[in-house]
Amino acid sequence: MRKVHLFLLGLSLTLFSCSGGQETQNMKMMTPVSFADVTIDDAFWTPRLLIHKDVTLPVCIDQIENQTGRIRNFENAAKGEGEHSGIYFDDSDVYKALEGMAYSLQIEPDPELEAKCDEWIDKFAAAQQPDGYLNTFFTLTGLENRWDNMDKHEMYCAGHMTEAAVAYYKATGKRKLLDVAIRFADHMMSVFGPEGRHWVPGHEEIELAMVKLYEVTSEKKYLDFAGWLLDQRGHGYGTYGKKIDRDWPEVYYQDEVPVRELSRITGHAVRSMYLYCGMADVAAYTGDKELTAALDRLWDHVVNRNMYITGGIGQSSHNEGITEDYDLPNLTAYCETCASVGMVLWNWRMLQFTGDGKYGDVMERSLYNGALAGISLKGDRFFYVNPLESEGNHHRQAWYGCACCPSQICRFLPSVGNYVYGTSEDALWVNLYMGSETTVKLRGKDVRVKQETTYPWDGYVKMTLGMDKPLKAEVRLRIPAWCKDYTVTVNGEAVTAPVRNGYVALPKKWADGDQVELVLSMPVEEVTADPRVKEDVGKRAVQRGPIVYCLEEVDNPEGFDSLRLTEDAQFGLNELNKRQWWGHPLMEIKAHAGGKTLTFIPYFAWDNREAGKMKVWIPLEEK
Ligand code: FUB
Ligand code: ZN
Repeated sequence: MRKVHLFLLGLSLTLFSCSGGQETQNMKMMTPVSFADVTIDDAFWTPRLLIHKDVTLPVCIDQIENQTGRIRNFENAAKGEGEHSGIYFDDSDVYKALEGMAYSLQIEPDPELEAKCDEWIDKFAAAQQPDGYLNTFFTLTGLENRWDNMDKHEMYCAGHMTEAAVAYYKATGKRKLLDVAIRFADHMMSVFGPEGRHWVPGHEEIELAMVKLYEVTSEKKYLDFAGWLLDQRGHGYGTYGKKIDRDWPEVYYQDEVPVRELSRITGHAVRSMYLYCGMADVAAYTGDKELTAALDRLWDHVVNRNMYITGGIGQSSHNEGITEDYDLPNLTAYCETCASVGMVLWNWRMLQFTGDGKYGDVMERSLYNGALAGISLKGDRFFYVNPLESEGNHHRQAWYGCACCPSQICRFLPSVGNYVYGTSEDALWVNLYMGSETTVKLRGKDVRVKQETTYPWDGYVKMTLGMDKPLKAEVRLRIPAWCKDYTVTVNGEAVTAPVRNGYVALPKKWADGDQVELVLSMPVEEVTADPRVKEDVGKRAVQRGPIVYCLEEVDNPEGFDSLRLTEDAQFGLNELNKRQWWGHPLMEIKAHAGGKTLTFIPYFAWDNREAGKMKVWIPLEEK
């Protein structure tokens, strides 16, 4: 039951093939099925979603309303008097929390929560300036200073407000916030653009948000504005304005070269992720092959040289971002939670574009490891920084002065159903394994899909299809790259189905009640890093299926620092009592090595018990 494989493999470039067509035709290979249309019933995810609603949302609301001045800033801005408290981009946390509340409403109506959203939205609307501008920091500290400093996050906040507005409109059909977002977008376009001023937003986000606004309004001007903003980068326009802080070089802001020439991730990790999402979103409608080629180069550079085994990125706290290729320190890894969520968002877009499972693999890795570690199992504490090793002094916190990560988790978790299914004209794509039900349209006909699985603890998946009349279509199942052995049966009969681009395709005339069973073999794997990663030379990590494991001192109190894996280590699995893990089903791994037993738990579950040391990469005993 033991395999050793090399984690950071050199992957060849794959250029996207976007066929031509109208300028705004969507070029994606697959359209994701919205989480709002996916009902999750899953041993792993259902407890998380319940805890999100019952614990995480109230924690975020309390922080925003009572523990910090975030809502008060909007009230003061509406009155035009009073102080601004906190950081100049704190508005974004309120918008991100609202987005999470809107997603929660899409899953399950809740009049009380909806009333809270309406209350906040009234405050946002009241704080909007007559010309459409909305930012409590500048309203309260001097509107004459607005749009002068690329790093002051005005468009970043605008982008998060727009995402929240689109989410809430979809959840309730109410337009009030959407109209606020439209007025703000129109304001920005009256100041900046081909006929106006140059501008490079110091923190990306507005680009992907403008594409969302385009999608919901069908107003192409927003898509064009997103494209224009992307094209502003790399021409020295970042210094435009009167009061620019240029403490950081252009690479920090992804402003060193035009976006089509990018081939290396640089600078701030979260900014990079949002930029790449925006590039993918614009390219999805314009078919811009230079943008997609740049994204392809960037992906190779991120994944094969700068990504941790947890799917996290950003090695350094200095720039909250990228250092050198293959420099992947464990103890000082930054791996901001938002950057892991960004990896999910970006790889999800790449997957839609290409239908290539390699993006699904990274999406899954970042989701189950880097992103999930960002929240405690109880749902009430958050990690901002996610190192792969700890001396015992790194712990989740109830909130942060800079609270981008808690609010990120708040909006990300309820939308996890987004990543499960996709469709193309005649194919259902199953991208993630999660117990769930949905109804999709294939060849214009409704197909009901039911998925049952105990993933990620087991590789068994059963899909049952329902339809009124038999239908010729394909079911495509992603076979994760970690899985070297799988079987597929259709109605109990084994089928030979090779993996192409990370998926097995099952073409068939499907009938009501047809069943597909997939068994992904999920042995414990020992992983070695690329030898260029100096930090991990002579070490191994333990992974099973999509889950990366770690050692915690609480389970391994004796001689933690001297624990070693051996070449002949034997691994066994042990199901943990979920009552002791706040209702979460968990699997630990016991490694018997050199006469000792090492107990591994999933990396995402660390720091939920007694404080202590932790590590993901374990030294291998020297011969
Ligand atoms: O600047 C806004 C957010 O705060 C960034 O995305 C995070 O890295 C943190 O700096
Ligand atoms: Zn963050």
